[in-house]
Amino acid sequence: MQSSQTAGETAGLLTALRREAAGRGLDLVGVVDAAAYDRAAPSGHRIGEVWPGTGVAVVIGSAGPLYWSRFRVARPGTLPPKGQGDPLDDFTIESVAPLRAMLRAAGYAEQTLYPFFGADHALSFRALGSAAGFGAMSVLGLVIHPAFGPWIAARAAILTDAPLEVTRPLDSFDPCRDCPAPCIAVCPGGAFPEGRWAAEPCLAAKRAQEVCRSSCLSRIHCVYGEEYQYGPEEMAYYSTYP
Ligand code: B12
Ligand code: SF4
Ligand code: SF4
Repeated sequence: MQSSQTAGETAGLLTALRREAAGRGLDLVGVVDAAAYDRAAPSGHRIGEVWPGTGVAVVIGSAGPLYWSRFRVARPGTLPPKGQGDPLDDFTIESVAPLRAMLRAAGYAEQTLYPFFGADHALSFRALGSAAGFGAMSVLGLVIHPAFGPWIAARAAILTDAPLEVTRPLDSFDPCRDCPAPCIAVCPGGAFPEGRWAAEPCLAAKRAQEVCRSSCLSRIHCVYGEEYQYGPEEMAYYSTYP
């Protein structure tokens, strides 16, 4: 690491990272202090357990359907069935590579993790997204952004020793307070057994019901971010699990 870098230089680096990410359809970039995150995280899910040299995690995400349209321009045509390669994951690795290269070129170390299904690490991208200021956790089990609602996705976390300025989480945003919770009423899978989303019934519904294999009615009915909903192709792509 270059210890001689000034605060102004690292601020410039963060601005450059944000600009590069936005140019690739990755509009959400937040910086999480690893030590503070790890104090709140349960054992087995801490950043320092993945890479002890981490100072911050640069969490990268997409908002609304823009990233998917970039992906389809880069990879047109029929997509392979789930379980037979994942061109979106490959596209994400390519999209994040220039950001990693920028950190390395500035003299910093980095290690990058992805939220891909079956990825070999125990970091929660929901918790990372909340800590990075993308939004707040909801009864729906998703991080909700004040404008984009639940129509955001985590794409990568670059763990690095670069001393980047940390982003504030949206502590005062509480999306579900005073909401009549249409997300719970419309769920055909009984995925809210105790008034909050639970993984097991949701997964069972995705195995048993076509509507949950091709979308998520609860997400569609969230009162936030309606105008940023994904189109049917993108919705079905994320909803189907191998
Ligand atoms: C496996 C998986 C599923 C499984 C459920 C497994 C489960 N137990 O949750 C199934 C197939 C059911 C599923 C469904 C969906 N999923 Co999913 N899923 C994942 C995946 C790949 C792993 C989840 C996981 O098990 N993580 C590991 C555990 C440790 O993380 P966690 O459960 O979030 O951790 C909790 C606690 O352990 C603890 N914790 C852990 N670490 C820390 C750290 C701190 C500091 C704190 C305080 C707490 C804490 O708090 C966390 C939050 O409650 C993630 C991507 C990822 N890698 O995170 C996407 C992810 C969570 N899914 C996502 C989505 C969008 C969906 C669907 C809507 C997809 C769809 N179209 O149908 C549905 C419906 C979900 C819903 N209504 O909530 C998004 C959420 C985006 C968002 N806006 O929040 C993610 C982040 C993927 C992404 N790339 O963005 N999913
Ligand atoms: S995928 Fe189906 S079961 Fe799971 S939360 Fe959405 S609507 Fe409910
Ligand atoms: S519909 Fe209301 S209760 Fe459900 S996740 Fe959205 S804000 Fe929260």
